[in-house]
Amino acid sequence: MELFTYYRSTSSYRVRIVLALKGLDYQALPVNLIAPAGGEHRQAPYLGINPQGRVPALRTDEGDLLVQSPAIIEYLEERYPQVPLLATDLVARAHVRGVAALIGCDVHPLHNVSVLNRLRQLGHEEPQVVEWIGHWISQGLGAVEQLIGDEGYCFGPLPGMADVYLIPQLYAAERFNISLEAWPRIRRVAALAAVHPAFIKAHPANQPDAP
Ligand SMILES: N[C@@H](CCC(=O)N[C@@H](CS)C(=O)NCC(=O)O)C(=O)O
Repeated sequence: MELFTYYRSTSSYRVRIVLALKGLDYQALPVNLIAPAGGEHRQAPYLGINPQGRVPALRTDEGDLLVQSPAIIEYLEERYPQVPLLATDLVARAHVRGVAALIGCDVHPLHNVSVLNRLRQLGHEEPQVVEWIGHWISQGLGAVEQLIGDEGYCFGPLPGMADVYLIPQLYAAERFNISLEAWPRIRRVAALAAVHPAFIKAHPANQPDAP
């Protein structure tokens, strides 16, 4: 498999965690989102890979090109069911997917590079942009804190799909100087992931394109 990725991209980070948790080999193909000419993601040849101009994208072993991290993650879960990331119980699965969607649909899109740049283009000053980011991340993580369990990872002793979304979101929170002090359950999950080999392998600092 080939993963079009950027070291600091939280959506790419999610997919890297899934690949590592499942022990799947892949080649990382870095796409620089902050190249001087405006980002490789907005130019050929990458637009031929993903016309939306975003990472990640995954080329499967069969040669299919997949976009959107939720679709890629669900594909990997179904194609490589070893090390399952979802519980078997239907309601438990919905709880896990609920936290994943909260982060993937309601938090991350609001502080994506192009959204922040659009705020700047519309005349918002940097302190307002910073307040915007903090507002949405804090609101989302405050809700996650109440939705996850009291022990282990988000939903039990093993990492699952909710953790796949949460850990990259915490990396983004750290980048934007948001303290995790108010969320002890989230801090517990972060501490577990910090020493888990798959999460370490997937971390931005350990990517070939990390500066
Ligand atoms: N919903 C998409 C979001 C993808 C996304 O926004 N990726 C970011 C990096 S985390 C990106 O490529 N941003 C480039 C831009 O906004 O110009 C997914 O989960 O794959």
